[in-house]
Amino acid sequence: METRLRIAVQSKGRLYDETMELLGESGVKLTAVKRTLLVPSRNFPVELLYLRDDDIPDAVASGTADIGIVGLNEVLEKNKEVEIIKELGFSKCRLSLAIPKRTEYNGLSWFNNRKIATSYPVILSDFLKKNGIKADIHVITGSVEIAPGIGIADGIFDIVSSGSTLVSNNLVEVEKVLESQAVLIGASANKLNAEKQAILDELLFRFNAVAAADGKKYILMNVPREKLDEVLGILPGIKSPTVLPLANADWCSVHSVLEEKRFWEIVGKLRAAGAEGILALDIEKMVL
Ligand code: PRT
Ligand code: ZN
Repeated sequence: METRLRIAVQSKGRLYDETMELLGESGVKLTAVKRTLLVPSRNFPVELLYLRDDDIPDAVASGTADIGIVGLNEVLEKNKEVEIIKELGFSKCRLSLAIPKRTEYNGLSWFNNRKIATSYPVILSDFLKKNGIKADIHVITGSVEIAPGIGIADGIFDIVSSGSTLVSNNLVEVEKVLESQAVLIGASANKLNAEKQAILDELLFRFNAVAAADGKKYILMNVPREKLDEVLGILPGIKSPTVLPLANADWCSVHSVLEEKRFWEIVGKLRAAGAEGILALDIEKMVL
């Protein structure tokens, strides 16, 4: 039987779309639609095991799956024998302490002898211990943000992304405890066999190519020959920009790669230097 690397992924929820997008951009195509728990790829030796995110760290630690894609917050909370292979840069959020607004807050010691509602008791108790705070941790799964309002806790420890959930529940974030994002994990105890390791290496190579292209634009423009040096001086380029002749010998075409965040700044300088017909294209992958 052909060896397949088994990847545990979230079956539905906040990680699902971007996990599928990353695999898709990495050229991993799945067979038909998702109807079963275990779905093989039709063009790459992997299979996806669809699970609740809570079950992914244990699935990887126990060897049910070879690797997994899950939030760092779940990895730390479940505290299984897994290691982080790569940070994937999506599903970014933070775990924070929040308290009712208009409460006088004088630092972490505010939490001494208070009741904190959370779904992340392991991370929270670890943090409180490190900071010498003794609080009462009240574990609830879901709708943690309503706990202070209904009088069952003084504060909360929960995931914050935009912050709008806190605002609509009259809470303010007072301590950021952990920055989280989706991570690729593997078992720290059992090593992959050579065949599976080779599949993982190829997958990582592709993930890196997708990540390298992220936030980058491919730009091309027409430049008068006499302005070429000036334009090349403005372009950061990966190694060196490509310069191609045009039918009109007084002009040439210059191609390069730009960080999207510097796009407008650099385009302004290019135009001032005499570049015309500037085109910017999305880059899907970049193999460096
Ligand atoms: O069903 P399953 O158990 O698989 O999923 P789940 O319901 O446990 O998790 P899911 O899909 O909600 O989230 C999966 C992962 O996404 C989390 O473990 C985080 O790593 C990450 N993530 C990123 C988030 C958020 N952003 C997020 N905003 N997880 C949850 N939230 C919630 C948060 O709990 C709070 O209620 O959104 C609210 C806060 O959002 P803002 O934007 O209002 O601040
Ligand atoms: Zn979950």
